[in-house]
Amino acid sequence: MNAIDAWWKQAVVYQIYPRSFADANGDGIGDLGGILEHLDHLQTLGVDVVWLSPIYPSPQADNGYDISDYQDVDPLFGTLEQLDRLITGLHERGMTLLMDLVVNHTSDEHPWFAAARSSRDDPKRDWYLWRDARDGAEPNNWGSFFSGSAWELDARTGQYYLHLFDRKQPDLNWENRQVREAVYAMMRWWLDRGVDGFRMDVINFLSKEQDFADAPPVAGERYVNAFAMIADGPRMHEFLQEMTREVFQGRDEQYLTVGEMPGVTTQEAVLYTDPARHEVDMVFQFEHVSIDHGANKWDYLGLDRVALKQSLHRWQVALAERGWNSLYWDNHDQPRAVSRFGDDDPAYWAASAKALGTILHGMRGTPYVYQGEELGMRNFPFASPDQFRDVEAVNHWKDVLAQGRDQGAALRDMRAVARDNARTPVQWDATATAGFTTGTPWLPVNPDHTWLNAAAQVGQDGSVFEHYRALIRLRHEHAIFADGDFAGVLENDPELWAFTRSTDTQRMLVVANCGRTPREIELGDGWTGARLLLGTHEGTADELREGRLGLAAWDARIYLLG
Ligand code: TEU
Ligand code: CA
Repeated sequence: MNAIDAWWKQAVVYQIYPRSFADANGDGIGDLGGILEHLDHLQTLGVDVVWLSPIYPSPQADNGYDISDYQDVDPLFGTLEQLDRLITGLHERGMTLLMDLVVNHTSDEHPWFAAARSSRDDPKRDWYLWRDARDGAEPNNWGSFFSGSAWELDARTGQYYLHLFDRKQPDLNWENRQVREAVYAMMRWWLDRGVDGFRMDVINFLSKEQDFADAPPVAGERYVNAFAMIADGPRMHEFLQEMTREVFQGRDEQYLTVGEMPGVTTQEAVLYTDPARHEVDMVFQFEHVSIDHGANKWDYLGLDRVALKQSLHRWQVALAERGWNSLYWDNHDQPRAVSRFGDDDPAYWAASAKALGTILHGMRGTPYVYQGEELGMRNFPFASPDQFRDVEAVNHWKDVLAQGRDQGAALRDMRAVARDNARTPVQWDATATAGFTTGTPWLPVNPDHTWLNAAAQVGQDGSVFEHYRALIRLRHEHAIFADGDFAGVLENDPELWAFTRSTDTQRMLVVANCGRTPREIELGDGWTGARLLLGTHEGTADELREGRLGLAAWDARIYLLG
């Protein structure tokens, strides 16, 4: 059992994707003004920290993850003055603000890249990754995350630059000390402005092997996804330790840092989050959101529930002694949790959304709530490929057409996995544009907003929102949520999901029926007298009296003994 030695172990983080949260000026795109109007929603929910996806000046090739100025706000989203008001508004309500730190790459319209591409002799040339052609083609076989090669030929200077994401997102060269110093200075500037930490975009991609060797070839693929060999490169730990020293050391505030790390292993995650190493406080790992992927994310396999459970349990156990988990079901890059891991049929939607929340918030780690998840928002019923806006989906569809693949099958997979599912506007009320905007939303509002919205849930007993609110309150009130030891139960059952948490003085049982068929579970007599902290279904008895528990469809409960 570990003592609660850091405030963020009892905290819950809420992610805002500003473009889709709330639009104050009627142009159909969410903005800082919209966030400022909804701070009460966050306070009512009870979250401690807000992570704000990028609001910096950007050509918006990847909705702001392509930054052209790190130290300002894009007029699309508002002004720096409004951001200052957001910081103050959150602090006044007892919440803090995490900025999104996107420093694996900049926009190709960032002045640094404009200088770098102007000539081979430019002093900033080495700030990016330039290589000569190999046999008249790209320097290696790496594919971009967003289709095609990860290399783009710059005609004027005759060399290729690396872009792991879009061609408008050139990768910075972290081997160059000036790059690192410029990033650290920028981070200090934000801390001086009052922000409380950073969520660090693909941070385990910063350090690359400098030989840029081919990735193992894949039959039939010209360009290969190389992220497994790029992740956790040779100088990663050194860079993060340097960042801690240069940015955070000597400051009084208790900042929070979370590293987004595709492909990170449990062994590496322990090192990244071991407090003694001063790297990051916690990481986002990707294992549980890759279980339904085949050869790549567009190859949707459907969910293996046992594999999902066993994966999350493995991470619980692996980071028990040292390190700390981030807990998340979804974010702006993933389909909606209730549609993917729950059951979004209206008959089971609410219970399954609440059950998923119960499982995640019952685990050891810091839970993240993605905007709309607290309402149980569902995937969008995409009917045709031209409805997708995300660069990843748009490029993928071009590949489907160019390669003559089965369009029906491809569309079916895109409906299941596309990032745009998470990016439709937050549903505030039942009006035509869901209270998101007075104009035309940049991405259509989900038609289910007539019955699935905040106005119908806030303050309503039994709603998904009130359940999330209760889960967050429980984490604040009971230390066992943060420090209780984890142990899995019934790990091979495809529907029942159960685990215990224990301290020297208390034991907690989290149990859920992840299916439509009612189930019985044998507990033995060790839980007699345990009291119900929270349940998804009305009428659940307050106390456990018998060793046998009957669970309705998507019935989830938390019991505490001691
Ligand atoms: O995502 C990194 C990442 O590896 C994936 O989630 C990837 O973007 C994609 O979803 C794989 O299917 C981060 C950001 O969260 C994402 O929005 C950005 O597009 C990306 O980095 C580039 O900055
Ligand atoms: Ca707007």
